[in-house]
Amino acid sequence: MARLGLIFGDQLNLDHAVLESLDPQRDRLVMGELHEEASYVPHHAKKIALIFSAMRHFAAELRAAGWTVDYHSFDPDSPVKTFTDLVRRACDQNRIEEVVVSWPGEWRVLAEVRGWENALDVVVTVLPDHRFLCPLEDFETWAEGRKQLRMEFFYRQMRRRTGLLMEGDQPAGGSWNFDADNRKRWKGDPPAAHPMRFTPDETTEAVLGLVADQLSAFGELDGFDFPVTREQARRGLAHFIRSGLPWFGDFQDALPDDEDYLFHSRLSSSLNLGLLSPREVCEAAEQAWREGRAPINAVEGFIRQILGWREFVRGLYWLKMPGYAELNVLGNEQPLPDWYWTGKTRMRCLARAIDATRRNAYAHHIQRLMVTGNFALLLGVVPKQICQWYLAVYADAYDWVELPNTLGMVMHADGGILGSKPYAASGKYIQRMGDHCKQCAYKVAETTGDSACPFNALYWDFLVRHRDRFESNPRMTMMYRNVDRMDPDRLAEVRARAARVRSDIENF
Ligand code: FAD
Ligand code: DLZ
Repeated sequence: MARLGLIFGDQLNLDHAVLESLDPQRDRLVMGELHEEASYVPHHAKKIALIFSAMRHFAAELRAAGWTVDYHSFDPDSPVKTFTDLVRRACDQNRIEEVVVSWPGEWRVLAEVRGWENALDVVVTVLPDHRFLCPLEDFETWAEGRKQLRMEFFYRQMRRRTGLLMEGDQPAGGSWNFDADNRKRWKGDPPAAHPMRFTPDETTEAVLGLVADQLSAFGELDGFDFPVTREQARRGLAHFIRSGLPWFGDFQDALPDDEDYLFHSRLSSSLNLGLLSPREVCEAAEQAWREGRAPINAVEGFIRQILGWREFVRGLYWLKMPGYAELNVLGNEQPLPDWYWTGKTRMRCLARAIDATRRNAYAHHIQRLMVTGNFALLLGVVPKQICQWYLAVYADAYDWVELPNTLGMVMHADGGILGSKPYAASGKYIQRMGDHCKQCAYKVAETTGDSACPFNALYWDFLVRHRDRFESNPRMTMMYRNVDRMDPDRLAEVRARAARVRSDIENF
């Protein structure tokens, strides 16, 4: 009897727990391009192409290393549509005593796996997922008994635990956090860096043809240039360390109108597919600082995103699921505007962020947080609808990372489990951090009237609507002081404008 290892499409790491536990001489592996996984949200065409191509390359690597891999290529007419179908077929065709997987990236998939012992009458073993630095049990221990879970404290513990960016027991560079240095507006100097581009090989070309014919739901497929192998991802990392990292910190929050990446790394898709490990990415950044090739504010800021935020949201996801996905503490009822899918809005910042998303299956963090996210927060969009959008449109999107970022960080729909306050901001913030407003059909200096920037009225209205929840939050005192300074008639006018924006949102 053999054992069967199922390799999920986002776990393409050679230090995979399943590979460590099985025997290539005796056991077999299965991987599948599955209808259910490719369609449970309307994924961006580039995201599907990336995952399928990276899976095919990884299967070839496994075979070259001596593994027997049953690879199921996408076939719309195949009865094999789900992970369960795939495993059932493998068990029917071979004498399998045990199915082994590594902890999947989605609660939905874990629930499916947990059902196999009954449904398929087979022993199922779920091993840890080596794509992360903090084991889930350690996150649980860290979270236990804490009144609040805050990334900053978790991050410091991770620095100590991993030794990354440490001098003995002290933070390297003399501080845990250099965020105060990281809020510069970018005026074109130095020129923006671009992620390394990878020309599709034969395998990727075949997948692009398949996706174009059968799977395109959203976004452009042209110009596909993602790294699809570990070797390419390593080159992409080295390129970023050289060309983007030195300025990553300074311009981390900038919002230029005409640069899709600025100094961001576009490494998330490789990290989330297992092509790069978080440790090697952080070590490469740290080494650049130690050799004087990048300043501490850039390197610490970058490492914090991976060692801090990435690990924190993943721990929180597994701690709080499945209930977390149902939360909507602000009681939002507004549907997601249709133009989130088409980009057809006259609000320049939103049109640019959605256009980049459609072209690249990518938008940088500040576009996600302060443009598309902030607007959905202020408008009061139903959390499930905006979460589904983020899960569909980005090449790096999987439930474990998308959900806490959207439902928690952006929508505050978890009531503050992830962050102490919502990132609500008016058009002024977007004006300060970039140059969209100069080219916008709406006037950022105006709050009421037909040409006023819609963010402005929605911002004040948001604060008033949720006063009971937020006015005693010490981090929002200033905001409520400003609300109270407003003349009541003026405030009524502002709120009337917000109501008009909300009721006619498809036409903005
Ligand atoms: P960089 O800016 O170069 O940052 C370096 C790395 O840090 C990223 O590659 C990523 O691995 C990590 N990172 C940075 N911020 C976060 C964060 N908040 N949470 C987790 N990891 C982080 N990231 C995803 O990987 N998948 C998602 O589905 C996703 N959805 C998001 C939804 C919303 C509403 C928001 C506000 C953020 C989301 N993020 C998500 C986090 C972040 O925006 C992306 O990781 C980042 O934009 C990816 O681009 P990059 O690789 O150029 O990142
Ligand atoms: C996102 C995705 C897509 C589009 N397609 C597949 C697929 O065909 N096969 C697969 O194994 N995984 C795919 N994934 C990722 C899954 O939806 C899911 O997030 C992970 O497999 C869980 O670890």
